[in-house]
Amino acid sequence: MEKTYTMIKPDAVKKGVIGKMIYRIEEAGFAIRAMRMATLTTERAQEFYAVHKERPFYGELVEFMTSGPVVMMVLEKENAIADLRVLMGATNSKEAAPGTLRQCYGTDIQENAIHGSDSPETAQTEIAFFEKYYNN
Ligand code: 3AN
Repeated sequence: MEKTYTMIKPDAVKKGVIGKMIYRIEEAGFAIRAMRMATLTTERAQEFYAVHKERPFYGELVEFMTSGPVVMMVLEKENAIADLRVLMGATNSKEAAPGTLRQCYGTDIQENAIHGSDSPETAQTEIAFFEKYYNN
């Protein structure tokens, strides 16, 4: 079994599709091991996205991710990291494959409905971030 970390992003929370997205995640065989809804502070969003701090979209990304509540979850399944990435679809919602969460519920490259860890190392760091601040 493998764990991954996901966040339903502020755009999807605002659209009122938390339930639909969680339904799709559970239907795909993921077990929800922890969950918390909260609004990220600027400081915590900057920490979470520190790997992107040199990218031109970093400021916008932090602003978007703090614009409203997110739903954070630790998910478990065999091959959870890669399988969640498939369920999510491509980063840009406009290019995501039909039926993927980003194609169904996202808008564009920034407002793309969901985050998912992209490697075992990232999953470990992101779950540690969740446990440090939100799993209590
Ligand atoms: P993914 O979330 O698919 O792993 P990354 O790691 O390349 O994609 O990007 C992290 C987040 O940064 C994305 N989820 C998206 O919200 C945002 N992002 C990526 N590229 C851009 C861009 N060119 N303009 C604005 N936001 C972007």
